[in-house]
Amino acid sequence: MTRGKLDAPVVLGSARAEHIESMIGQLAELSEGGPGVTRLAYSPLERRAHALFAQWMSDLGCSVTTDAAGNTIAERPGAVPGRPAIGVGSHLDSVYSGGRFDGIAGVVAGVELVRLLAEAGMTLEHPLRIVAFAGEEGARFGQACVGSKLAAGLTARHVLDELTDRSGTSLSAAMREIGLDPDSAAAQGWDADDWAVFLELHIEQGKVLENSGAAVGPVDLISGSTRLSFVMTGRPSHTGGTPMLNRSDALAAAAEAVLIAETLASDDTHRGTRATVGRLSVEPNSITTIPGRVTFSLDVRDIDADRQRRAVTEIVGRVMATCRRRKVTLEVNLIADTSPVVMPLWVRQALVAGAKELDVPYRVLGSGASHDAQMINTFVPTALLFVPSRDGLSHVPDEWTEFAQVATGVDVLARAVIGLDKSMTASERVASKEEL
Ligand code: HGY
Ligand code: MN
Ligand code: MN
Repeated sequence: MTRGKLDAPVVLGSARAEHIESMIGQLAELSEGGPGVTRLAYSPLERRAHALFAQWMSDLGCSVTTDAAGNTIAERPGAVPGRPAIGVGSHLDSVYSGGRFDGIAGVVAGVELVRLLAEAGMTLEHPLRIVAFAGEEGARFGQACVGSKLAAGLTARHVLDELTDRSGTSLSAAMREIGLDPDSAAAQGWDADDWAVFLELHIEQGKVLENSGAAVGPVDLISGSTRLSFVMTGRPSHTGGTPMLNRSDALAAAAEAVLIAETLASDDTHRGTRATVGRLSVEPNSITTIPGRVTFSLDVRDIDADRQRRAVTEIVGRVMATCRRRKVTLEVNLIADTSPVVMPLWVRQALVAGAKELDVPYRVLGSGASHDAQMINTFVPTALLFVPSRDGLSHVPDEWTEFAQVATGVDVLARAVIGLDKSMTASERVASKEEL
């Protein structure tokens, strides 16, 4: 049972929207400028956000460490030493010109949770670890969830050299530039025995909660994603001197590829598949030269693993036929591939119980986006709790969630954490008696 001073009944306060607003506002200042928030994976700005988070957590009495992958972990000790921790957290990096809530809401939720426990003088039986993951967004290096994948031991060392950003900087070089060691990052995953459960609060980045009027959404499954890079090489030449029938136009071929992906994902047999070309560059990108080389990304998401991979195979096959017909050479590389995952019911049920305890309207839903929770769930039972996104927008400056909505999510999260702390303690006590 949670313990207060002199074991008096402990009453937990409610999360305060103004606290959430202040922390989100301070973090939003840490941006490269331009529209929205740009605080890229493994950038100095991301480190400054982690430092601000670390300051908040040490001000609340937590011990703070940063692991080799750049994930920042703040620990509030539990009443019983040696127990595995309850983890809560999300990420602090953003996409280019993104919003101020994606990932951030889940980290500040953890800070507010610790504040509530401290103000109530409540100590859990288990240690509570609040985590700010590094490099969750794939916007810079193509692969999502870098920090949580490294924590889960899911990333081989060579991948850190192979992933590069728009300027050609490798992930390993970017890590070194901010004082991290890629060798240690790839070698030092987290110990599964140190963790009991993990919970992530995140904005939905879709419209289901807003449309249904639910205040929170325990997530039952998280989509998988397969990300590819395509390079098409045609024959650049004069736009005036080259007849239409005598061309190998790399951009025209790429344009067909974009529509192949969109058309395939939109047909009835792929309901639930999402395929997007989000980034494309043209060379020489000149008005009077037929494009000779086009590089673009493809992001395929699905809640069904087979359908996801089948869609990728079908898209690549059709694009190859297009390139043959247009006399354009094609190079395709796999950047990242993650399967969909069903979240463990018993941890999700703690979120449902928390919502019911507070009479907060909830609905269970799937996640179209990928999350750190997906990677942590490979070695720690994990739950993901959504709060609404206005008009379903995300990864854009207009991304918005009311601070009071985040606060409601924190209240539900707090009840879930306290409930799990009690139920796991009870089962650990039974287990230890059985061992006697
Ligand atoms: O791309 C995603 O799904 C997440 O925002 N990293
Ligand atoms: Mn996110
Ligand atoms: Mn995101």
